[in-house]
Amino acid sequence: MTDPLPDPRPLVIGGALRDATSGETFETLEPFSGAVIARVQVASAADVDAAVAAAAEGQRAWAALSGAARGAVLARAADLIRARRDEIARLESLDGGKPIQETPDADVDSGADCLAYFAALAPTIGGESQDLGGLGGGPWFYTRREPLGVVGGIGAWNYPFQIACWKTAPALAAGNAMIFKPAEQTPLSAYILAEVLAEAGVPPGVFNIVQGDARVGRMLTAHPGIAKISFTGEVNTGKAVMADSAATLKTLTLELGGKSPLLVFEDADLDDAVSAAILANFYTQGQICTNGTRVFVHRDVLDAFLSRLLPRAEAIRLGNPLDPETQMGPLISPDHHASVLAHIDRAVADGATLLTGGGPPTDPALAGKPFVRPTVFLAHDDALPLCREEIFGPVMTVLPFAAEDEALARANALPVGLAGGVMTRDLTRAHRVAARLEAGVVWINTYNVTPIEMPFGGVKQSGLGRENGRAALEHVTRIKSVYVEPGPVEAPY
Ligand code: TXE
Repeated sequence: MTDPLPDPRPLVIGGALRDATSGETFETLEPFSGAVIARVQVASAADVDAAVAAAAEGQRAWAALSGAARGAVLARAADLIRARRDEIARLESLDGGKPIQETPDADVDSGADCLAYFAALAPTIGGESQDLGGLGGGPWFYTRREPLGVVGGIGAWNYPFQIACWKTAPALAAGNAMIFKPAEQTPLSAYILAEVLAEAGVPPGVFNIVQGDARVGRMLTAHPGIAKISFTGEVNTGKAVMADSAATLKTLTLELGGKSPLLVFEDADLDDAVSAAILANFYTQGQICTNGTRVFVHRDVLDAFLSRLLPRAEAIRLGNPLDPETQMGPLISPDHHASVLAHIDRAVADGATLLTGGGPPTDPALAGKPFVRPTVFLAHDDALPLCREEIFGPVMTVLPFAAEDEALARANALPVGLAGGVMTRDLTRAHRVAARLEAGVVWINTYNVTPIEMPFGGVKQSGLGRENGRAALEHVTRIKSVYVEPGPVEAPY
């Protein structure tokens, strides 16, 4: 790679920077200032074809290595990411509006940890064998756990570098090649992943970057040379990805949206419960898919909970994401800002009680920028759009409940089921509620903690498959069974 990268940013195909042939570019803006950070070239169908060809060629050599050899390369890449931690964190804050308080840990460390984790698993990927009688002289079979070939990755804009790593690490550990399309709002940090993978020794073509919006995403989901799509984004987009992938029967990992519940029982430590609710709604400006945006609070502790929550929400410092004092940055774009404000206005019109926040900050230094103050509603009607639709901003809805069964029925009533949380000192109840919540991830007495060792993903319409943990390897490999007959073929005629 050359440094600095040329402007407009090119594609990365076959281990080299390559100009797109579409003749089209787009701009990526800094959410805080609205300034253009860089222009980026849009991939054409021919560019995607070239990426698939390069990936297929690179994948053959990459899959021919042992798992241990692949693991050693990925482990080096993890170290190279950690060596560039501040640079990557700053770029994520600049391009995504995320506070510099968050990005070193939540984005960069998570990405490096992911590469290190799957580097360690790479040598362990294998099959099984079993005798079928005859004390070793009879028939037997073995299985081979094989890579899928070329994987297409499509990223969302809220955790650009982390998502690129979460999709690439297991895919490459298993011997696949990756063609990654970042979200058009945050296209820049993926180039650093390409650089560190190349420097670590990943062969040309094993990791490629194509850039563009939905049109390029659809080139990936339609391409016959791509065996699998790993997608992160909205529920409806996930359904479109699934539909488009059907024509070539791709396997899918879909990490989609949610409207997750956090249940606060009457015996909970209320300071911890408020901390969990804040983590579940205001971290990364509330732009986190797993967010516990429906906070069900037992009615006996509702006032005590709110009296602790509101001052802490109002004390959150909004500002320039690159300022170390900033705790909440701007939303990703003016369009998304308008969408979140529209949700808030509709909730007020629908009769929900606005307890704090509800609009842009009053600070003149932030005027005209896409900020939303930490917002808390109290609602009594689960049918409101406020209580059913993903807002993807700093908007928490507090919902009183009286009994465990009632809270669970209400928590499980939506078609989505990504995550959930339960705050209680009664651990029998905690595990009972965790078992009954319809979700892919449940946190007991905390929220939004995602270690790489723990499988991550949703149920119902929040997605398919899992990222992270050993489970991720199931979704980037296929099993071949090999039956061995040592004796004569017994034929019926
Ligand atoms: O999603 P979009 P966004 C979800 C989060 C929220 C959404 C925000 O809940 O709903 O992501 O991200 C490309 N065919 N998660 O607004 O619009 C598009 O170019 C193929 C859940 O970016 O769905 C972009 O790269 N591709 C997650 C990507 O899809 C298409 C955690 C996502 O775009 C396409 C983070 C199409 N038809 C965010 N249309 C989790 N569950 O882990 C768009 N794209």
